[in-house]
Formats: sequence, structure tokens, C-alpha cells
Amino acid sequence: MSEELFQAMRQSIIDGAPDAARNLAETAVQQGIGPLAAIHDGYVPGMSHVGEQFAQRHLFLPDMVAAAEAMKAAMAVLEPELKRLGTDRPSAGTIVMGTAKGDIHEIGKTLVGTLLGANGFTVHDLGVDVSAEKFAAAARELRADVVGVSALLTTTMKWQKSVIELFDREGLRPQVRVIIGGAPVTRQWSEEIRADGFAKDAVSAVGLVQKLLQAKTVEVG
Ligand code: B1M
Repeated sequence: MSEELFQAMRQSIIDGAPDAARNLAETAVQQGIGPLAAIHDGYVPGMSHVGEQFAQRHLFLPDMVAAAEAMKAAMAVLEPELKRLGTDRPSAGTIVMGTAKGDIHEIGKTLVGTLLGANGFTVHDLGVDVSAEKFAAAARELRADVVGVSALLTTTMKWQKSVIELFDREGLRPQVRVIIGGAPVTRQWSEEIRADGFAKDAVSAVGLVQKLLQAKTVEVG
């Protein structure tokens, strides 16, 4: 039953059909299907397909824009559900999130932020195309424990490195941990630029932040 629904979700992204994507998300909520399962098993495979087709020039930029609009329509239904799963516990730490300079991909970064919020963290989302200076100013002003920099383009990964270099120059690390992620980002890149951590998806990002902040408490305490 949910396989059929996931297949229809995937197709709604490929078709760039926001109404269908939203309706299917509502159906999933009504049927008690977990929002993360809907995102990862339904919509994301549609996005991956569109990305592959774009790379092979079978689909074009307007198709990718339409797919993103459909994904956002589904997320508008599923994100409140994700938040609802969180409890009213005291903040487990302050996280500043954003997409690297020159990069306007926001869906994955927003999902990571929503899931962190649902797990008790206070999340400040700086949006897309965020410079290293803006990350540093926000980290200082908000007394962030962790800063997360997302990059979806191989050409913008270098700005993740710039954030780390600036944080080191300004003495913001190690108090503030800088983590990175995004489709082209690898553990090897994370180690090369000496990030404090790397997560391949939203679920592992939550685990990573929890681990980093536990270690921080132990160091301080
Ligand atoms: Co773009 N795009 N895009 N795009 N786009 C990709 C990334 C691409 C791989 C497509 C392809 O060619 N196969 C390709 C990059 C190639 C490369 O660099 N190697 C690409 C390109 C080339 C471009 C343009 C340059 C196209 C052009 O103009 N000619 C252009 C660049 C614009 C810019 O940023 N300056 C562009 C534009 C766009 C749209 C605006 C049309 C749209 C984005 C709309 C929006 O976000 N509002 C778009 C889309 C939708 C995509 C694809 C199809 C889907 C991205 C997405 O939302 N995935 C993408 C192909 C693909 O990724 N398969 C593609 C769903 C999302 C849930 O997954 O973002 O990976 P993702 O996030 C995951 C993990 O990566 C991780 O957790 C998330 C959830 O599990 N994660 C983190 C993400 N951030 C994290 C941070 C963390 C930890 C984990 O800690 C800090």
C-alpha cells in the first residue's frame, strides 16, 4: 500500500506537480506514514531521478525548478509533522544552519534544520547563499554551539572551507563546532578541511550534533 504511495510521490516530483505532491503528503499523514519515510522513500528518489536526468541532458533547468516546487509543496505538509514529533524539552543546544555562498539549494539544508529542531535543538536558519562572515556574525550573536554549512555544488564546497578558516582565524573554534554536508560532500573532504564533522543525511546529522555536544559537555564539565 505505502509502496504505491511512495511511487506516486516519486512521480509527482518527476512531473513537477505541486498539487499532487501536497495531496500525497496529506494522504501519508492521514494514513499514519512517518514523515521521514515519505521524504526519503517517496520524494527524494524523485529528486535523485530528476538530478540524474538533468545531468544527462534529458531534463532541463525548468524541470529542476518544477521538481523543487513540488518538493517544497510536500515539505510544507511534512515539516510541521516532523516538528510535531519533537517534544517540549529544554533546548539541547543552539545550531546555526545555512547553505554556502553562491549556492541556492535549500531543501536538504531545511530538512536537516527541521529534524534538529524536532530533536530539541534551537535552530537558526540563515537561508541560502550565506557568506563565511555572515556565519561568523550569527555564531557570535546567537552563541551557537554548532554551525552547519550545506553545499550542493562542487563549486561551492570551497566556501565550506572558507567558513572553517574564518572561524579558526577569529578564534571561534573549538567552542563553536562547524559541520558540513550536502550531496557532493564526503568524509574525505570533511577531514581535508578539518571540519568538526560530516553527515550524509538529515538523520545522521542529528546523531552527529548530539555526539559533538555530548563531547563538549564532557570537555567543559
Ligand atoms: Co541543482 N544541481 N542546480 N537545482 N539540483 C544539483 C545539486 C545537481 C547534482 C544536478 C545534476 O546535475 N545532477 C547539480 C550539481 C552538479 C555538481 O556540482 N556536481 C546541480 C546544478 C548543476 C545546478 C545549477 C548550476 C544548474 C544551472 O543553473 N545550470 C543551478 C545552481 C544554482 C545555485 O545554487 N547557484 C541549480 C539550481 C537548482 C534549482 C534552483 C533549480 C533547484 C533547487 C531549488 C531549491 O532548493 N529551492 C535544484 C535542484 C532541485 C537540484 C536537485 C535535482 C535536487 C536537490 C535536492 O533538493 N535534493 C540536485 C540533484 C540531486 O541532488 N540529486 C541538483 C533533495 C534533498 C532532500 O537532498 O539536498 O542532497 P539534499 O540533502 C540531503 C543530504 O545531502 C544531506 O541531508 C539532506 C537530507 O537527507 N545534507 C546535509 C544536505 N545539507 C546538509 C548539511 C549538513 C548535513 C547533511 O550539515 C550541515
